[in-house]
Parts: sequence; C-alpha cells; structure tokens
Amino acid sequence: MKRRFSIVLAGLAAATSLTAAPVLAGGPTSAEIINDAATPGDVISYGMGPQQQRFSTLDKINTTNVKGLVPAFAASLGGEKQRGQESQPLVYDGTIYVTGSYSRLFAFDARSGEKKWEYNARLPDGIMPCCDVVNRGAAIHGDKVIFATLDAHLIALDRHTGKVIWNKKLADYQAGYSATAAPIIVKDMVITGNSGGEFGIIGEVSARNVDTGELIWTRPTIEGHMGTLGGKPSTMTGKLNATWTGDLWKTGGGATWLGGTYDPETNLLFFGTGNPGPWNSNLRPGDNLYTASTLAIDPDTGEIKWHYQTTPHDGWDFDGVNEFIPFDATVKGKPMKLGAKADRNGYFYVLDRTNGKLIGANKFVMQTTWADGINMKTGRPNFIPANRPGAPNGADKGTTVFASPSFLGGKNWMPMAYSKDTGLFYVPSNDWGMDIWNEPIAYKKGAAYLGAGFTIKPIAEDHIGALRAMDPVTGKIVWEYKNKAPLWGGVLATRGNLVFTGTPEGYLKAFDAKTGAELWKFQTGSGVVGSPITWEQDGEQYVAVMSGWGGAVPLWGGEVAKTFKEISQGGSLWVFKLPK
Ligand SMILES: [Ca+2]
Ligand SMILES: [Ca+2]
Repeated sequence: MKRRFSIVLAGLAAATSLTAAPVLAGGPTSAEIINDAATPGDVISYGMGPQQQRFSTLDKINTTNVKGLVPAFAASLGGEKQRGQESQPLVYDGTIYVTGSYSRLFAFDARSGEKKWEYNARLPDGIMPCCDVVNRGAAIHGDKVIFATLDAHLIALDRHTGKVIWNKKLADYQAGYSATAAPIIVKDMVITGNSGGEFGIIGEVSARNVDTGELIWTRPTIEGHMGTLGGKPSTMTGKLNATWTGDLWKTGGGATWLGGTYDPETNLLFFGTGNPGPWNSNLRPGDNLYTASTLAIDPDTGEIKWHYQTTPHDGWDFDGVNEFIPFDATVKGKPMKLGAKADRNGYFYVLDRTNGKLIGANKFVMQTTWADGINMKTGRPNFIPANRPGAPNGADKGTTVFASPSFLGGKNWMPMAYSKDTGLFYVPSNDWGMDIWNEPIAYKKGAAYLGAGFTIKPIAEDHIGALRAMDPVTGKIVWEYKNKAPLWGGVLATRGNLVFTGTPEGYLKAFDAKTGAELWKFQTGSGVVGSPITWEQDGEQYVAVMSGWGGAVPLWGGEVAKTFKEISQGGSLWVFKLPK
C-alpha cells in the first residue's frame, strides 16, 4: 500500500499537463492493435503492425509528388537532456506519443504540434545503459501508453494526462539490467525483453497483464534457467550444461534488448537474443544456447517452440537481436510462411517461420571475415578459425584480429522495412570492421563483463552506411544507397513506391522503392536515428520522424566516431505533409 501511494505521488509530480485533454474512456483494443497495418489512419504499434513490416498502404505521397513535401510542424523535447532519439512515434486520436532520451514520454497534438504533457522517469544515478540513454518507443492500449525505462522498469501512463497507472520493476539495474525497447501488446498482455548483455545478466522475455502490470510468464533465454507461468516455475530453458560448461550459464547474457515481433497467423512471438557473456569466447566452449539466436515463443505459455542460432559460440559481440519480420513468398514454386532477419553478423537470413528451418542466408554487407557463408544443410556458419580473436596468454591480451562487420554490426538496432508491393526488404546497413582482442576477465556484479578490447575502423573510402534493398527469395541486393556516416535510423516503406530513412548528417530522405533513386531530403538540424512513420489525418498523408543524434556510434565508434564528432545533438519531432 505504501509503495502504491509513493508511485501515485511520483506520477503527479512528474506529469506536466499543459492543455488538459478531456479524459475519455477506452482506446485501442488488442484486436485493433493486431490489425494496425490495415488501418492507415493511426499508428498504434511499434513497427506499424505486430509483424513490424513498417509498410503503409498510403500512396497520396508518392514518387511523383514527394519532392514537394514540407514540414507541417516541429516540436522540441526541450530541456537539457538531448543525446540519441531512437524512438518511433505512435499516432492515435489526434495525439502523437513519442518517447525521448533519458526515459521520457511526450504527448503532442497531432494537428498543431502543441505539447499536451510530458513524463520524466526519475532515474537513479547508477543506471548502466551500454549504448546511450535511448528509448525506442512506446506501446498503446486502451487508456494507457506504456514504455520501459533505463532503470529496468515498465511504466503505464494514462495517455490523456501522463499520470502513472502502474510501474513495475523488470529487473535489478544495479546488476546491469536496463530496458530501451518498445513493448508489444498481444492478447491483453504487454510483452518485453531486457537489456544489459555487456554485464553478465540473463536475457529474458516477460509477459504482463496490460491493465495491472502483474506478471503472467517469464522465459529466460539461457539454458539451465527456469521459466515461470502464473507465479510458479514452468519449464527449464534448454538443458542444463548442454552447451555451457560449469557455472558460466549463470552469467550467460543473451539479452533480448530489441524487443520482439508477433505473428498472429502462427501465434508466435519472435525475439532475438544478444551476445553470450563474456565476449571472450575462449572462456566458454560450446554453442552457448540460446545466445545470438531467434526464438519463437508461444505467447500463451512462454514456451520456446523453435530456435535458430545465427552465431553459435559468438566471439565478436554479434548480438542476434535483430527483428525477425514475418512475410509470405513463393520459393521454388511453393507458397511459404517465412520470416527474415538481417543479422548483426552480416548475413540476411530467411527462415520458415512455422518451424525455424533455414531457407536462405546471404551476405548483405561488403565483407564477413569471421565466416565464409552459411552451410545450408546444417544451418551453421562456415567459420574461419584464424579470424576468431585469440585466447589471452596469462595476464597478457590475446592475438588481435581484424573482424568485419565490427561489433556494431552489419546492421544494429535500426529496423528494416518490407514492402508488400516490391517484395523487397530495405535494410539500413553499415560496412565497417574492427581490431578485436581478448583479455582476462572475471564476473563482478554490475561491472562490464567483456574480456575484450576493440577499435572500430572504416573499410571503404566513400561510405560506412548503405541502405540496401534485398530480395529475400534470391538473396540478391537489388539496389543500394551509400551514405558517408553510419546509418543508425529505422526505415519506412509505402504504397507510394517510397522508402524513407534518416541519416546522421541530419536528413530525412525519400527514395524510389524500386530503383533507389533519391527523390527528396530535408535537413532536421541534428542526426536522424529514429524510425519514420506515416498516417492519414483529415484526408492528408503525414510523415513523422524524430531527430537527435546519438546512440552507440558516438560512444563506441573509435576512429569512425572521431569523423562524425561535429554532428549537433538535438531532440525534436518533425512532421511533414504536402502543401494543400
Ligand atoms: Ca493503424
Ligand atoms: Ca552486445
């Protein structure tokens, strides 16, 4: 009771109501959220639909008129808190909801840009986000808007007022846990992952009652750990010590830090898992399941239905967290239910989403030094053993190797889009490498658990970033757009034959979805690392994106970060439309 009272007080203090919206009952139901992709008048889920294809059926803005796109308004997040703005806005009932850096959530009027309220989570001093103070987006359900915070809490706010409805601790931030992903809503449950893979934490997916925040099930991602269902132990993940030696499974990593997708057709959740701990792979023989994998999870029980590990025994921090996007295509004359993932390790994987069977794996980056292709029979990479960083020699560091992609990935967190019209995936990718070496390491609660050092380097003269259109059936790159700075923002595809994405140089750009021709750009004043959306309102089509440079590149980018240190920080929502 005492705890509840204090939460209510904190909520009152933190919410600033500028224009008092009438408190209306109701809002999007789980069924409406699952149907989000078919209702272009709103955006009520991360990824614009549970499958997160980021495809809109709107075509009022198209290849012939996009050059006329102009700002409708911009809205600053204000304050001194800038840094990376990796959020995707939501739009519902005349309001734009967007999360900001430092665990903030804002509601703006979708017609004027006027701020309705903002909520600032009170973060403790000791938070340990690995890769900037970002947040990637919120979920909406009924009267609530829900987001995760850097101190590993999940908070539901009244979407009309910004006041706290419930606030639940996901995990112990002092052990290195944090949370940055957008939650997803499935069957009146709010489903989230966790962050902290650089701190020897245990990855987990959890489902909670969306109305109360009460826990329904948990599924740890590291074998040997017990799941829970309805407050009781359910089943063990995997088999204890099958792919881990000794006690290493207790600090095994596998963070689910990017959240997941949901496919209503197969009733499966797809969550990717991060690197095993520590980075130094010589310390942990075995495949280290279920790290660097895609897991298919039953949303009703939290049981793992299948898994596919992209990087067994990872030694390069190739987190397998990237979004697995369900799509349908005909392969060798056979219509199939598929899913695709552009992995941090540089390969674009297509799986049968009903059973996890590998259908295709092709390189989408310039170079993969760690493996020479993927064996289509076994589904395992053809490792190049000489290019795995060597074991430390006593207290001395091990042999340094050059590895490409760098640990920041052929693709990092930034979500790709799939066009139902072109049948192509639009992958925001990066070509870069790193020098990497291993060092001795021992686990200590709340301390970095790497046992490795690194320096990131460019590998091409003219670019690091490359937006690539991948044909998932042939595995071929159909077109590419090269960008000088690393791409770090999400992608949007539309029926107007357009693809939108942002650049660190500050532009939101539009491309022809079939040819890759650049058709439009707008300078937003800071680097764009958010994910654009589009919707229809009052008969007009709108496009919105967050601007605000940050994320992992300026913190960890080594030689690459130096090149782009002049980019100004920011924190603004930009909204565009065609002139009337
Ligand atoms: Ca919708
Ligand atoms: Ca990692």
